[in-house]
Amino acid sequence: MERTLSIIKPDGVARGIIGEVIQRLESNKLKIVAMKMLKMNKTQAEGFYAVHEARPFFDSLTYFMSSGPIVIMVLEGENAIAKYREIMGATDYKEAAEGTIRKDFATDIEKNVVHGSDSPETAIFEISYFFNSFELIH
Ligand code: IDP
Ligand code: MG
Repeated sequence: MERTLSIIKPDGVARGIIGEVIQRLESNKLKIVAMKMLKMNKTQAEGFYAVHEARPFFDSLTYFMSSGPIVIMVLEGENAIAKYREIMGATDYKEAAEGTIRKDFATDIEKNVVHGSDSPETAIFEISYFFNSFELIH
């Protein structure tokens, strides 16, 4: 069993597709073992995306990610990291496969509805950024 961090980004929450995203996770056997909703400030978003600090889109991305409430979940399942990234689709929705969340709902390379961890190491950092051990269902 593997765990990964999922975020429904401010655009997804604002557009009322929390339920749609969760439906796709559950129907793909990704079990939700932690969940919360909050609004990050700019500094918190910068800490979360620190790995992208040098990228030209860093300021815009962290501004966007702190612009409204987000839904944060820990997903558990077999190959959860790769499986969830498959369900999300490519970063750029124009390149995302048919039937993926980003293909169906993203409007912009930045405003692409969902976030997912990209490796076991990233997942550990990202889960611990938002949740302590008491908040994870065992
Ligand atoms: P990922 O979310 O598919 O893992 P990353 O490369 O880790 O993609 O980028 C993090 C986030 O930064 C993306 O989800 C997207 O919101 C934003 N982003 C990535 N590339 C660009 C870009 O070229 N322009 C604007 N925003 C971008
Ligand atoms: Mg990434």
